[in-house]
Amino acid sequence: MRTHIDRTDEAIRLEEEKGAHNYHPLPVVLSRAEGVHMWDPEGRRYYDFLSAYSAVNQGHGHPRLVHALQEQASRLSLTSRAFHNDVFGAYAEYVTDYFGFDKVLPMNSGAEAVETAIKICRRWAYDVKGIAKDAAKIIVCTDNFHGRTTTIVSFSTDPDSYQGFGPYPSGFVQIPYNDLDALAQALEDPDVAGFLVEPIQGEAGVVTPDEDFISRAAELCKAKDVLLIADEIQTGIGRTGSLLAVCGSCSCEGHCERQLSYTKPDLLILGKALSGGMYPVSAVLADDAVMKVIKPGQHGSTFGGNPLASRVAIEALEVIREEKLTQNARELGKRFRQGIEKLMRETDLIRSVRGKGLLNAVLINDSAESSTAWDICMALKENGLLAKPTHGNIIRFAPPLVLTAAQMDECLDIIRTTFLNFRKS
Ligand code: IF1
Repeated sequence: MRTHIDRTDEAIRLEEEKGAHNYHPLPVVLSRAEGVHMWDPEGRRYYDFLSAYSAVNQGHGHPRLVHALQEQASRLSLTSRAFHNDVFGAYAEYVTDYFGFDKVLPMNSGAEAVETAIKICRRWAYDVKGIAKDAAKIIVCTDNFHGRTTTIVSFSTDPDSYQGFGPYPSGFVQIPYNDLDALAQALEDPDVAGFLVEPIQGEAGVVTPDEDFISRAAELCKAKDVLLIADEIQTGIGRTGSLLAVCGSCSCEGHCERQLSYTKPDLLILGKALSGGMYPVSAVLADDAVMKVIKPGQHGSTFGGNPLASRVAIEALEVIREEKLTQNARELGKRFRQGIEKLMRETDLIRSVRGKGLLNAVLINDSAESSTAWDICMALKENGLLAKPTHGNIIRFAPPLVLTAAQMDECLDIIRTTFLNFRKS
């Protein structure tokens, strides 16, 4: 019985033969990772500029997270919620204080947390707002990405996400992203109960809305007694240079006065970096007026809120705060975009760069159907940096938030060398 494959070509061959083909990975195999670096079985080192889609904000193999995982695993990993355990209460107190909400409903994957938020919103619609049974609607944005369950893909506008997975549930209204007029119009429908939105659209290619989009959307929702549901699974936990993307311009680490530009959502959805990539941990946070609609037996999950997840999540959030990773993301994000803007003067391959903190994307000056972005990522890989296109001609660059300024400069050199030596196929 083999637990590891010690050759790149053999690992890829086996995955191709025995793994479902639901991904088209870059042809690289990782066997070890530490901090911002990953190594393949042959010992080649790469900078990680994807961070497992912003799950590894704290860096790979963070000693505090590894210790928390090992220590808790050896004590108590899973009880189910049929019984209490001695960790979940501590985590619930910690995470609700950290983000400023009354309660947390713990889940495992991001999609599960989004589904949970949808259920809470609908239950609130019927029990509190008084919308007629089964008539509640939730507004979503075009080009959204909220996960891969059949309900979630039913309101996607990406054919790769939804095509061939019908029949689809109803109750979702699509509006263009960053369009307050469209939101105001959709809110005229008295059956609307919630507005589910990514403060920055990650998969769409790091689409950042107008500075006041979220705050003004919150005002419009409040005026119509509609819940603002912020999906911060990718943008949250320091990634954008603020603790949450809905914190706007301030670089708070939680516990701040939140007098600056913070927009408190009615439902906050977290995932990915909530565990620093050590373990699937997601959560929905809300105040009592909303969270109280869920009664015993109406929602749950075998692993939701388990001792291992709870312990690792406390440590993962502590690391963000104590190592000031939010601030680092803010500073190094500026350094990255300045570096790319400088590179734009030397190559016509780059159309633009955009992003916030260390969630950035470079738009390649070629058609979305071209393989140029992919080919550039292949060349970056050869030069020791791993990144991957999101859609077509957009490359996402999102390193762990523990990257240093010197490492950023080294990576900008790798990116510059790659672009200047690149020849379109
Ligand atoms: C894949 C995308 C990113 C997310 C937001 C919910 C979820 C995600 C804003 C669901 C997950 C992951 C899923 C992964 C690749 C990656 C991704 F390309 F799919 F769209 F990051 F942009 N909300 N995003 O970004 O969380 O259930 O995955 O834990 O499915 O390929 P999950």
